Amino acid sequence: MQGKILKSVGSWYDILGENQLVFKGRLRGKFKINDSKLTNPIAVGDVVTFELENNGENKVIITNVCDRSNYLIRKSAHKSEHAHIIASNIDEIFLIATLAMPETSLGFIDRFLTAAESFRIKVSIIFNKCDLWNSNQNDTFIELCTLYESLQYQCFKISADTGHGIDTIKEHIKGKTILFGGHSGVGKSTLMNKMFPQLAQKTSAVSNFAQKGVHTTTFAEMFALDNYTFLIDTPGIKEFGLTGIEPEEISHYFPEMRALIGECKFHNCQHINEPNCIVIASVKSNKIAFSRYKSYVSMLQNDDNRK
Ligand SMILES: Nc1nc2c(ncn2[C@@H]2O[C@H](COP(=O)(O)OP(=O)(O)O)[C@@H](O)[C@H]2O)c(=O)[nH]1
Ligand SMILES: [Mg+2]
Ligand SMILES: [Zn+2]
Repeated sequence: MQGKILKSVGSWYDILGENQLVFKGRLRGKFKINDSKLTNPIAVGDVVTFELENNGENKVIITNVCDRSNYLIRKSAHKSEHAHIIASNIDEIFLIATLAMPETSLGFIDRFLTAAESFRIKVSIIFNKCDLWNSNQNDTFIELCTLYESLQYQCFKISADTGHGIDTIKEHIKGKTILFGGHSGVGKSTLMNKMFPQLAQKTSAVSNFAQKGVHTTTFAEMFALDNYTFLIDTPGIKEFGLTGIEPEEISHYFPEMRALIGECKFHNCQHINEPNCIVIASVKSNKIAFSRYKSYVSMLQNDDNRK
């Protein structure tokens, strides 16, 4: 039989099989991970084959993990050279951001986008909590929407609280597997609940998330809306970032810089202070947004963002 991993609990996995049946599966002892740098052999979103164990009801043994079309990883909390797969087989990521309560920094948005670029996964940016915006924040949204849509990241303005913009989002996700990412407290769970009350996810108050360590979602978890539409909720993924890439690769994950590859005087130009640098020239002539360049420089200088 075949199914999809919905979540993992200890060494057990919830597997969605045919006819929406959920099985409890685990690995055989001798199951080997091919990539020794990965700490988890199976991730949310994986397609697995399994066999019924004869003793229990709906208890199964996972026999194989099918090839992943893509996956997102983050550094393992304990072993820095190891990585943990957050989720796999993702069609699109929703980066949930907020302009207030709390304000998502552009540095975070850009780090998130470059990481998704490095995994070759499409991202849309969902600006939530628009019910709280004043006219300055509305203007900011329009500026950011113009900037990011010019880079092919679709932007949405919504309120998970009032329901503003929700129908468009619901239409957008049909038939896709969508991962919800972004800081804790931005409204990922609230948005899922608003769209699909049957999910009845737990949401936490902002006052709770502000106290460090309090999370209602500790691991990624996938929810099936129908046979073709899946939502993956994630905890605030701060550590999520570029892993093990060279400094000169970072600009490849900025689409506006990638478009200029080969046009600087030096082929390994880092676009900092080299002569005849087309990226610096483009920033000066406002063809590349200064905020994006600033994020680039900060990623280049901060090794932690890459390892
Ligand atoms: N005013 C307002 N509050 C919201 C909105 N969406 C979520 N919240 C609140 O933000 C807090 C965090 O929401 P939650 O869904 O738990 O965030 P998560 O950590 O991203 O899953 C909760 O108190 C929600 O009620 C919104 O659109 N407007
Ligand atoms: Mg949540
Ligand atoms: Zn350059």
